Amino acid sequence: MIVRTTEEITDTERDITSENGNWRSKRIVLADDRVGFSFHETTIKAGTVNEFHYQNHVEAVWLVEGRGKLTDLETGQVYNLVPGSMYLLDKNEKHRIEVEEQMRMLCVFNPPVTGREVHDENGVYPLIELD
Ligand code: 9YT
Repeated sequence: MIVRTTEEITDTERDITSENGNWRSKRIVLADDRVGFSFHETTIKAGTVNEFHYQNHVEAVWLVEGRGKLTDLETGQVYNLVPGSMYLLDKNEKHRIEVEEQMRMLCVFNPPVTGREVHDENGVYPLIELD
C-alpha cells in the first residue's frame, strides 16, 4: 500500500507549474508507482485560456472547485464546468479550458504520465513508457 499527502508532494519535483504560469499540477500517482494510471490535482488560474491535446493518453477530469467553459475543439461544442462536472477525453480530443473562477480538478491518465513529459507547442504530451 502507498499512502501520500498533498503536503508531501507540494514543492517537490511532483509539483509542477506550466511555463506560462497558468496552471499547477501535483502528481499524486505517477507511472513509477506501476499501477496503470496516473492521478493529478491540477489548479488553473482565473482569467486564463488553455489549450490541451493529449494525443497519447486518455484523461478523466473531475472539477472539485471553480467554474469555466470547456470547448471540444474537434466539434466546437461548448460545455459549462462547475463543481461536480466531469469530462472524459476518450478520443484524445483537443480542447480548450477558459477559467472564470480558479479551478481545482482531479485528473486520471492512462497510460500513466511519468512526470518527464513536457507539453510541446501544441499542448501535446509525448508518450513516455517506463522499461
Ligand atoms: C487539466 C488537466 O488536463 N490536467 C492534467 C494534468 C497536468 N497537465 C499535468 O500534471 O501535467
